[in-house]
Amino acid sequence: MTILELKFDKKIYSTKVRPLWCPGCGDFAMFKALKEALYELQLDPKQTILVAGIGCSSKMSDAVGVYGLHNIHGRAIPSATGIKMANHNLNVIVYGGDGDMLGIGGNHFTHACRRNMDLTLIIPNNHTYGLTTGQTSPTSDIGYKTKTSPKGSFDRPVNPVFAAISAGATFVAKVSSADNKHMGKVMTAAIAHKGMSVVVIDQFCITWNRINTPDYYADKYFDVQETDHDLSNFEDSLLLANMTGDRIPFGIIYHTEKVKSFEENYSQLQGKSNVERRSRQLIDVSDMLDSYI
Ligand SMILES: Cc1ncc(C[n+]2csc(CCOP(=O)(O)OP(=O)(O)O)c2C)c(N)n1
Repeated sequence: MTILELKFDKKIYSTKVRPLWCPGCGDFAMFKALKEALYELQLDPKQTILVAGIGCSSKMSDAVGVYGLHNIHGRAIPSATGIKMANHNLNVIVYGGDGDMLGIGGNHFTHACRRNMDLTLIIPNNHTYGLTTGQTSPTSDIGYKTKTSPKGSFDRPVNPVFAAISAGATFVAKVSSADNKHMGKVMTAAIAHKGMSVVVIDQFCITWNRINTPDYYADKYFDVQETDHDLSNFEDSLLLANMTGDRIPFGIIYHTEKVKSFEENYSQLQGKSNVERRSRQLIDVSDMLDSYI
């Protein structure tokens, strides 16, 4: 793209709000990467919405210069689903932590993946509940000591990449908040994908999580894009996603265009969106409202 073809300046993707994040938090890097992706795709801020849950990371919806909906905890996905049903022409990005998306919102996560709706779900996974001061989350490692697990967590952690692929998402990637450029590139590809895309970010929480630090991952990551892995192979992608321990896959892990999206399957979502159709037949509800007074 040449400069002349660019319709939206980088600045447009920021608001004046700077959320209260700890100095050095991975949220800053994710903010930068997300803005890069929006700019790269030249998404119209008036046709784009960021639907966030509740958590440190979810404050992102205040900072990014597109429409935003700061939701209740665990319910960002159903709200985003409703928005997409009402206006499938919008670019809908869902954003929320591991607690939000895999704990209280875990049910919605599974069903959104299975539907393959054209949503992008970004999960900053800091393996802890950051905002509420560091309790055990569904992705916490075994042995992680917190106020809610003083002797160390003994529940087996959810593997979000494995869970997303097995539930039916059609683009699934794992990135790191320590690698800004890579994160931006993968977010760009995820947003451009037609269907459910899930980007799981290993995010570093410098205040509450002293286990999952950049050093912890440094020797373990290997770049999937540097291997001969066939991204469209479901079984191989699951095997790759299941790798934890000393070797952890990093990059796009599964990608297929072969599965129809929810919007393509749903006859009412062909052509005009529901909001465009509705506007032609406004219904006067004043009598009904008066009857409640
Ligand atoms: C229904 C409900 N239950 C619990 C809470 C308390 N709460 C707020 S944020 C949060 C977890 C945040 O963790 P996560 O989603 O991983 O995001 P992070 O803060 O780590 O970015 C919890 C339990 C709430 N706000 N609403």
